[in-house]
Amino acid sequence: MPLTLRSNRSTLTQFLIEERRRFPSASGDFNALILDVALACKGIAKAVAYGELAGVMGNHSAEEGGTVNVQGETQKTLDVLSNDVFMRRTEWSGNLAGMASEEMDDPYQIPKQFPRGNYLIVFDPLDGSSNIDVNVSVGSIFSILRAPQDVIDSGRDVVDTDFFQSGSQQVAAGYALYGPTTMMVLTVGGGVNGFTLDPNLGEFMLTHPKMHIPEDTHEFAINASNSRFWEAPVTRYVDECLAGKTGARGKDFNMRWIASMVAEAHRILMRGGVFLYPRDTKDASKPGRLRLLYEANPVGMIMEQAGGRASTGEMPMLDVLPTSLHQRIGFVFGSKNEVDRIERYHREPLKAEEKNPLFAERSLFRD
Ligand code: AFP
Repeated sequence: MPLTLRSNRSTLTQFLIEERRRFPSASGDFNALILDVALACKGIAKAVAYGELAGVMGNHSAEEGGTVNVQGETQKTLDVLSNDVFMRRTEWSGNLAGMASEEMDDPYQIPKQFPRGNYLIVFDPLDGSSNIDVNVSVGSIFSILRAPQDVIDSGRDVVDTDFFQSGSQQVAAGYALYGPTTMMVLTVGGGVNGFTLDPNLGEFMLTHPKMHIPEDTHEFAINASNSRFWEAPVTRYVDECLAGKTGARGKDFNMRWIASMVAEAHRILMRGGVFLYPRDTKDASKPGRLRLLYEANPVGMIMEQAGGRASTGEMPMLDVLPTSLHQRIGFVFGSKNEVDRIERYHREPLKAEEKNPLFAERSLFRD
């Protein structure tokens, strides 16, 4: 058992206070908000860790209020519980003007009995939850935005458009990963830092200061079962990776797919790699699988702050102006040189054989 009490690592609280000293005019509201989020994540970590013992596995029952969220996805009991924990832990403090979540159709209004503050929070309370029953790592993702000035001045209820801010306007972003250890990875601008939850102290301790993503990699992650729906530049990129030493890239690649984006993001942050959930032709009503406001933007900010890149495939993710609360988008992120390459493939004119992936020179379907 590690002697954590004698460790000289910073706690998350200490880290935030030391960061704040660099901005003497800061009120402290922001730090308080991050600590509320951290507490929510500790609560969710506990619920996830108890699993079946706490009776929180499986689908959310219709008797308890429904089973399908606004995305048309079946809600797990833990999705609903995690959403509730996030709301209850952050709504009371007077730091938030409103919130939005993957699990709620509309923005959530801070109840009248609480003061309203200067920030908006957008979150995916339990990313990867469709795999929770198989005990795979899952996580919570959050993005913090400044509330529009008229919201702050008037104290009015928030509406969807208040959240339509590009990713570059995020004040902070982070995720908690509920894996073999519980971690919180956070950026408030100025880099990315990782904290591991010390189960003895119940505190997040700074264990991964100044995280940095290698610019090159030989690991890629994509759901290859969608390959027949990919656009040609994606097929080209993956085919080149698969060709390994014998192809254009001249080196072998390894593939990973956890189906829990937050866990993939963490792997990439730790050792590099590239993740693709590109726009595809699978469902015309869904231009991509992942959600802009509470998945792509916060993970995108973390990637960029750690020296990596985040893109739609065609343009920097953080430049996209949102048009709806639950907007889906193609998402490519990770090691800088790979994301640059994928963007370049989207810009380059296609050769005839690349226009139809079924007949690509090196397609997944080639004998
Ligand atoms: P859930 O939170 O509904 O499980 O969605 C997770 C996710 O959005 C993302 O974390 C994964 O990358 C992606 O779905 C995996 O989906 P498929 O492997 O089914 O394509």
